[in-house]
Amino acid sequence: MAAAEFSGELPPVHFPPGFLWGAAAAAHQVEGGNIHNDWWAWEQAGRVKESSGRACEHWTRYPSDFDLAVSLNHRAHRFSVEWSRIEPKEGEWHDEPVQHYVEVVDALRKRNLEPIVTLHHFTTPQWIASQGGWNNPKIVDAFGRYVERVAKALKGRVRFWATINEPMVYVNMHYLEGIGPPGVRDLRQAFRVTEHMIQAHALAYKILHAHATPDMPAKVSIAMHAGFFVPCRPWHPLDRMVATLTDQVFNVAFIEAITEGRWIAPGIAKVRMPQAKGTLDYLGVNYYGRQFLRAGKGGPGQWVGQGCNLDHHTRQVTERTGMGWDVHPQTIYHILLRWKRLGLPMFILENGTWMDDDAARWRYIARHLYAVGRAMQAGANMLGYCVWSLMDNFEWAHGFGPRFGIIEVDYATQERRIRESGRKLGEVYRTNRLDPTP
Ligand code: GCO
Repeated sequence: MAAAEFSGELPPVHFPPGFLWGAAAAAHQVEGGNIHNDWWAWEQAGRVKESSGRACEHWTRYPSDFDLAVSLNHRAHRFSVEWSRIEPKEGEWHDEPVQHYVEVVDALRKRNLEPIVTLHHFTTPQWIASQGGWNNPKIVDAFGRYVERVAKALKGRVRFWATINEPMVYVNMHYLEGIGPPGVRDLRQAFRVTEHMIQAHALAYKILHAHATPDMPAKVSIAMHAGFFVPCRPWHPLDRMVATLTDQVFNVAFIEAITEGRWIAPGIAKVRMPQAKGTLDYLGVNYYGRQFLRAGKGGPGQWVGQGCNLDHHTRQVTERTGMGWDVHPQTIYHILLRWKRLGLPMFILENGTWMDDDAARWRYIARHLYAVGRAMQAGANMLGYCVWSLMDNFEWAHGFGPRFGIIEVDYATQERRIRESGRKLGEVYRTNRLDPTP
């Protein structure tokens, strides 16, 4: 879709009745008091400037947080279950947190919010992290045992699952850039971790399906961070090669593994993974912006090139978020049409932004959502859209500075205040209609 299509006399887009409108969040970012996982240990070791601490106290405040979502016409909510609460020490299983998540799901259902449950969202119990974490093959079965407990407890209550949130972002952030625990920058480990995540996903898929019931069939996906890699210097053959290769490794390899059962870790290993074949029921898509890549030797964490955030893309990048990320709504349209070829329904599980100015946040959301609507007109089969995020929260290595919420959180008092962007989005959710934003 050309940029010009976004301006001028464009019609509104309409979304079908029953479209799953919601917001997304993740345990460690909102719950508070998650003291048994590797991120907590990382924070306590002073590796990041702020600790997640009490975060948004969502662990106890979830009922009123869900009331706010309902007041904004939400019909779905994505959250994650925290493995380290359920198994804080190896083999030591706690029922109380399991019961808590059952209550969370019931609280959602009572409010007509469709739960979307993520099973791993960047945090790993410290007991296994200290044994090598996702680099240790033992994690696959350990994850399976945890998933088994959750699936049993939530039997008949949950339809939509996301096994692992953004596996490739996890690998990149924790095993290539080293900005999250264990802070490793090693290509070999990165591929091993990816392979274990594929196996863990496939195992979880089978467990979730084994516990599904006829009136609550399981729909299982990952939350895929849809990367869109642009050569920093479009005329430069090496930059172009880097962008293509990165696309293969970051976007294509994992999806091929869990659809076709073929895992190709370029240059490192070639493995058939028959058990992973066909373990995707829908495609969960997270999208934020494009990444610019430049060939170069880079650091140990940069395998064929490096991300480039320099200002010399002024001709290509017209706007940036508070994180410095590129804003490019048309790209979500292209991504959805690209993945349509899988023949599966798709679900936007994350899209949103931190902007200092809330009007700019709304503009970002509205333009992306409009592009999703256009992709649907062009044949993309979409189940729903979850904005990231319901409320401001702990943004990993960046601490509490970035504010992605459609609801503002005052961390001193834990007061919530709905932002104008949240109200405007709520109107779209209510009417299933969105007018173009120039
Ligand atoms: C993700 C991250 C979220 C981030 C969000 C904003 O799934 O990408 O899991 O935890 O907070 O993406 O950066």
